[in-house]
Amino acid sequence: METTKAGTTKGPRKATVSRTTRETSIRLELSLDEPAPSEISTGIGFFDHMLQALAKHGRLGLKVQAQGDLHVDQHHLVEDVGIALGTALREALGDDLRIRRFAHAYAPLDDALARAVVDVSGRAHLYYGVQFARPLVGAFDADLVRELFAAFVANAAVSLHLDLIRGENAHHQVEAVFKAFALALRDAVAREPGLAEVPSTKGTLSEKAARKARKVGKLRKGKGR
Ligand SMILES: [Mn+2]
Repeated sequence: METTKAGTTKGPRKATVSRTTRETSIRLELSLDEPAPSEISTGIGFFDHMLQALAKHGRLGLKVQAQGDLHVDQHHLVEDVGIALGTALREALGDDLRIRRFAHAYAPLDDALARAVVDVSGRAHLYYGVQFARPLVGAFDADLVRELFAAFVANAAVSLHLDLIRGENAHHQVEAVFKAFALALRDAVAREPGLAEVPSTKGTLSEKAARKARKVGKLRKGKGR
């Protein structure tokens, strides 16, 4: 996987991820500080719609070009977009994690109500309290929402708790989950330039920085942050 990043301390935080396997080929550009009309093409109409909602409500710059083995099913493609999105977020954030870190949001969509709680913790965890009313939304396999977020948290190293609180219409339910996630993510990654250091009792939210600090004896080993 190739990644590039630019500007962590000042300037826009962004990253580009290109990832090609035998199953999929994905190019994803993410900017946390430059909202722009999204350009999304995955070959799955409803998934495009959800990524557009993520970009819009997350105030992200997001471009996704994804091709994959949709003749098998949608699983590989959706999961690999999650990997690319999580990797891009981690790269874009870089080591300067003077950010809000914790955030939560509720999003209603008519009958549906979803909640997302995010901690940009440096550790991956997904709680998925979500059950949709129907297995398919358009041609999109709703099971894959979990796969997308699992791949995202594993690569972004964030903790994410998603709950679908209620709803009847599966399109509304899925969209509410994506919107709640977008709103929470937007707050969690918001810069807090007034902070003298990262918001962690451990002194770091980044595994790379933690390893470096341990080497020079600034931090003891341990999991807590
Ligand atoms: Mn919709």
